[in-house]
Amino acid sequence: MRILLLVHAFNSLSQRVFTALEAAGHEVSVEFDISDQVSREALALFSPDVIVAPFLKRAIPEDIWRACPCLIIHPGIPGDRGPSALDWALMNGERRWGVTILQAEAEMDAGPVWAYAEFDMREAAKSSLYRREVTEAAVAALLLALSRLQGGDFTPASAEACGAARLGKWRAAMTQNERAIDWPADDTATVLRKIRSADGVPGVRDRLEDQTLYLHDAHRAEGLRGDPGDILAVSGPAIARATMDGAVWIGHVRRPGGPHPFKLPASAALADMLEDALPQIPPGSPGGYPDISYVEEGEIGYLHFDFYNGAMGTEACGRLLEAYREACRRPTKLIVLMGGPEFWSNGMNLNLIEAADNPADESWRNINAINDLAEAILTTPNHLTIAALQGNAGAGGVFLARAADLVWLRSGVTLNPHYKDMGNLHGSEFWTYLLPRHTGAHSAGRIMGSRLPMGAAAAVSARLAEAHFGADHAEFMAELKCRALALLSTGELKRLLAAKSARRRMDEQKCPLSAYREAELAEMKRNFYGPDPSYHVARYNFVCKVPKSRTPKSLARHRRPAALNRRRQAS
Ligand code: COA
Ligand code: THG
Repeated sequence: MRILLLVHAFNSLSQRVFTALEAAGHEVSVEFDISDQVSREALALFSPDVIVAPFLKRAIPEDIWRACPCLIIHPGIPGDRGPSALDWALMNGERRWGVTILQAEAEMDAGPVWAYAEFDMREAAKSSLYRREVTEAAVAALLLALSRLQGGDFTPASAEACGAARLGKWRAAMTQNERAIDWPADDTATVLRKIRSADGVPGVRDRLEDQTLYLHDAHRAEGLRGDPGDILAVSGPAIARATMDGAVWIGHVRRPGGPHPFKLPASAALADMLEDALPQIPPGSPGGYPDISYVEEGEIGYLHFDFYNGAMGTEACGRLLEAYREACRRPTKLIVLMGGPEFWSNGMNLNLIEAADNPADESWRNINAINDLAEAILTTPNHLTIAALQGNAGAGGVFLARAADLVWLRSGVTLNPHYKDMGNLHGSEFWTYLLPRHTGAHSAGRIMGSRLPMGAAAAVSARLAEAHFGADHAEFMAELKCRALALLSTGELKRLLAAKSARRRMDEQKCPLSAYREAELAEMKRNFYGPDPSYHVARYNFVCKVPKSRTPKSLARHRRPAALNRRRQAS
């Protein structure tokens, strides 16, 4: 089928839908919901069989939904309606929830149901549920809906008649008053539920002294007590705030009245308001903010690094490099680089760079810190290394993973192995060595140039990864452990280690790693310090979420010259 994705933004769910539909053999194009007129133009240019809306905030105009069936992916059970579906499901403590594929009509989310899928809820942030359970359920339900639409003999029924065991209802947008934390009265579980049901967007509005803040990235803080609302300690990016029965770590905040009104590590955004004498608890240590952790199972070391949004700033890279070196000193044979459950890595921390006194200098520090890490992984002599991607990776994060000897992906993972969307950034992380080496020079050019997301199966075909498996995180973890153990129990490990050191020696003779690094950094220096401000402009737009004014042609295939010419000829 010809499928037009109409989206508010090309977020992780839209990308996953895009790669899944392409993998299923559909012809897919994308248009951002910029104005009704632009959507009409896309409809006329592309003549889709169906419009799919994975992430859409505005009403589709009547002439469009009458001209072409429009399937809305709604993150709620049948009958549930409104813009804060997941927020309410989390706040109300629903045990089971779902995703419904409904056809757009005049009344928002009230159209007939084509398919739905359910899942067990988890105590986690909204964005975590969205990126895991909602995404998997959405793809399953959408593929069912499309096969029904294509089959021609399925009539979608109203939510009441669609056979669902339980029905949702209309729920208005959740207000900040409904999210508000009552520090003296709310226990830790309540504070966590309120912040998690609002994370990543919009966060919970709160106050500190006379400042308005939006709270994100909350975790239970063990072993801290104080007067409710008081700040008790600092741990890396996070501050601990007392609740009535304990404390929570707040990892990230937005401070609209501050000099940088976007999401930043709480300890940085509030530095001017924190007392010097606050206890400092190292992040990753027991009782601290939980980002880096290391677990050993026999001869396998699992290094977890769960950085918020997968963003790896200079300091985070430095701490991770230390943890990696520590793991390399252990008498193990395999090191598995686990990333976090939602993201493996999205490369440099663009928010921290944007907030720096000198963003060019901070970009330089950050790319060097991430390169140091990539180099340490690439030159690990005595361990076999595996990058195990439970979650997505983008830009430098993809190549950081490719620096490991093996790359294994959860089957639902989306990769964005390119940099150019960030103001024509050249990129580093040894991609000029790693990408041609693994995928061949021709594919390397295509992958970098296409600027498109890649599903797990496509990434394996392109040899960006060795394998993908696991329908969900639990399956991925279980199979990962089996596969890692199998590597240990066969003679395979010895062979792989020998092949790796031979390969490295040979490659180093042909062109030393330092030469790749220098050449990449020379280009990056131009991006950071040169006369073309594209990278700085693109980063500002990204961090400040400046709405897009047009859909890039890499996505809007119906706006490419070739597509236009073909259609002109056909008519
Ligand atoms: N440096 C810094 N930040 C980075 C980064 C980097 N290198 N790479 C990615 N990020 C950030 C992005 O800025 C984004 O930040 P955010 O937390 O402020 O949104 C985040 O990482 C993830 O980006 P993306 O992949 O686009 O988002 P997502 O799809 O995973 O999640 C939602 C977005 C869904 C959680 C959020 O938009 C939301 O809550 N939406 C409400 C649900 C809704 O409206 N549904 C539609 C009803 S029909
Ligand atoms: N029919 C049509 N268009 C649609 C849908 C539909 N577009 C996408 C939409 N479904 C997704 N669902 C909703 C449901 C309600 C609201 C937005 C998207 C909503 N929005 C408030 C408003 O527009 O005033 C603002 C909400 C907010 O503050 O976030 O109520 O079924 N044709």
